Amino acid sequence: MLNKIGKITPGAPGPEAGAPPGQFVTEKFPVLTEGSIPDFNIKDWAFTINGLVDKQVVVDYETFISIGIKTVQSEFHCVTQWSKLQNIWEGVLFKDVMKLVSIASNAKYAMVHCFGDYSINLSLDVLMDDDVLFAVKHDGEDITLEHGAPLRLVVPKRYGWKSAKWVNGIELMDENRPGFWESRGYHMEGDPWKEERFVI
Ligand SMILES: Nc1nc2c(c(=O)[nH]1)N[C@H]1C(S)=C(S)[C@@H](COP(=O)(O)O)O[C@H]1N2
Ligand SMILES: [Mo]
Repeated sequence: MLNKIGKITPGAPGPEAGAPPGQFVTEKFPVLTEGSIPDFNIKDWAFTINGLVDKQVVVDYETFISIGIKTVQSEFHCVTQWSKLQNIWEGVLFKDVMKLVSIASNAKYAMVHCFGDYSINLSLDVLMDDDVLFAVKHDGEDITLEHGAPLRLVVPKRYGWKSAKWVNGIELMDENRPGFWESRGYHMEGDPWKEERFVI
């Protein structure tokens, strides 16, 4: 079950407020986690890239960060209908992380894995966008544990469930295998502007 997200300040829903259809604008940044924060040991933190790559790569936190920190300003739209329009994220771009490996020509999709059993699937095309990053900071502050520290994915052009928290790896795939929510009825794409919420 999803945690309570607190009281949403209802703004004008939809495009008038600059939000996608069916969304309400909030200034808050609610926490939305399925279950509890996963059990992981920060001392063992490692990020793995595997699947359809020339060879598996495992990097520690320092190496990951040294890839280079970029800043992205973007919107955040949760499928439970809150949108937070202004967010400044700092982190490592997904496309920069991919420079660590040589991607097989049949790799078209990725599963982003997390500590715990959460995961999300998207096409590589979407993930290679200039605004997709593994964030370490939000609005100038270190990401808190409940928001996914030490590292969380941010995919601004998709609903929030695709912005996986506590990430620990990328698996490259030739087929679009569903992730945690996608195998429970959530849309494979999740574009908020097309209202791709659930598959009935
Ligand atoms: N590992 C993990 N990542 C997750 C979730 C989760 O339950 N577990 N919830 C998702 C959902 S539904 C949303 S809307 C966003 C919310 O991010 P926030 O809690 O930082 O606001 O995280 C996403 N990432
Ligand atoms: Mo969400």
